Amino acid sequence: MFKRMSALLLVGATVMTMAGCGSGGTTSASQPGSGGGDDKITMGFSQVGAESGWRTANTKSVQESAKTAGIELKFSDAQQKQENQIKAIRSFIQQKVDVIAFSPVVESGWDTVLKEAKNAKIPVILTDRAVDSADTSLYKTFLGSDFVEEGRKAGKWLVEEYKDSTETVNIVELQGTTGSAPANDRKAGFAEVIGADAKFKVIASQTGDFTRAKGKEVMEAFLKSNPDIDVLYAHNDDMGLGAIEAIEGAGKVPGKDIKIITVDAVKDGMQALADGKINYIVECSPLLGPQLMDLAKKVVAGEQVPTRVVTEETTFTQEQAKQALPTRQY
Ligand code: GZL
Repeated sequence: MFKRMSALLLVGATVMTMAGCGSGGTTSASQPGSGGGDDKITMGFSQVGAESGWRTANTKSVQESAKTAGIELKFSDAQQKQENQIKAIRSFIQQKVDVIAFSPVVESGWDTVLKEAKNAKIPVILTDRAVDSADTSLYKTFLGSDFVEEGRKAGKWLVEEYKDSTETVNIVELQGTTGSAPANDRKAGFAEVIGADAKFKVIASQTGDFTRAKGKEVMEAFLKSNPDIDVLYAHNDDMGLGAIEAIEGAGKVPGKDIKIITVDAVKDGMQALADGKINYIVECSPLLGPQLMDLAKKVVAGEQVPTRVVTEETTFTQEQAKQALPTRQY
């Protein structure tokens, strides 16, 4: 019944448009969203990849929220390659989706394809990671974390942990994906806080690309060339978990011989924290799906939305992890 009614309405509206009244509201062949002609929103979503526990949880949140919101989701996994994301966005433009959302794997190199989306009158929402485009008209809003603040939180814990020590503190850092907003900003926030005290020395800093395997490999190299490591700061849990394998492989005790700070607070990281192998975790929530779908509906309806929506996040000590684990959603 509803389908027939809406079909009749559509025919009526189309007739009005063809009569040259030209008033808005209907989707003609040249307008985005002219897919099946029904009023269901179609979203093209380009995901970074499947590199970490965080990413898996984020993908689940986006897919489940689209279903709940009644939004048709065209989902693409870029396997951490920018060229795959650009291809996916171009495909979404060709398919005339109503809205495009994506988590840019790196900050730079998006202006051309985002201009193509703008010219096609398809609104874009940035989710999770940001871009460094000077032209902020290329996207409607950014939904995600304040990564600089996450780095600051990690630094503040370390400063507190060593407040009574005058000894040099040798730190190694496992950075996230080179050129990505979380890697750039978590590094900057951490350095800003520890930079206030010369005893903190970052003696090695290298990307582990947000993966366990690379985190383990780079930590093995750090251990070989730096006999006196006091602290590891890893930009995500997965690299920290890989590093734990390397530390144990070198006959050292993670969480004691080498203190470890990570970011994310996914289940495996929280378990290592509760087990005493990690000392502190800064939360970065992957559960962006519900807010993303709400923003998409508003943007497609032409409503004003905030240019930046920052997610609520906390931090966890070992004790707090033991309390939180039983009810952890991801
Ligand atoms: C942060 C997100 C990062 C996570 C990593 O919002 O982009 O990418 O911290 C993930 O675990 O790989």
